[in-house]
Amino acid sequence: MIKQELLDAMNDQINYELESSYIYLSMAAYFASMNLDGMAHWMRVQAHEEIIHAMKFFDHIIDRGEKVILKDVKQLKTNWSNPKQVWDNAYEHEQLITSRINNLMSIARKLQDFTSEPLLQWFVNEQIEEEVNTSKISQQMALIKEDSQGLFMLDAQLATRSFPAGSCFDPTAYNVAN
Ligand code: OFO
Repeated sequence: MIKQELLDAMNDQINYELESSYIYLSMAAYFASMNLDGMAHWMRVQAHEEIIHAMKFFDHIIDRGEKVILKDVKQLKTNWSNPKQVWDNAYEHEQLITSRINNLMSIARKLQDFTSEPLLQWFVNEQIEEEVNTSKISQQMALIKEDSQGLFMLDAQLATRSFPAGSCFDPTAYNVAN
């Protein structure tokens, strides 16, 4: 069992992670509309990763004998003034998620829920990578400014991020005719 305060916070976190996936998919759509295909690709991989994050909490709640409660995913931003603003928002979003994960860890420690700590520690570590990735690209975008050659080079680099095998976010992994 999981004490109610932590259970509620974990159910909320499933929602935040699914919302993260939806946010990154919205960013992918924006980049695709600008023909920045590498950035759109990077965001699709990230959208997949966020579903995995949601499912880690989903399964943890079930494994502990509790019930998952899914909530509404709200209408999100669909447009930005320029590509850099998207990356700035992505970094800000990851900082917000880090604070939510830290809050979950504080609740788990307060309630002495030692069983949740390995899962939460995984997320604490993961958030370092999530912040580094988005912050680095946001800073690179600041260096690029109006240099279109730099933008296309970064776009090409971001196109190399790999999908997990068989990801439904990977357009090469499914056949739309099926
Ligand atoms: Fe789930 O780490 Fe990003 O949001």
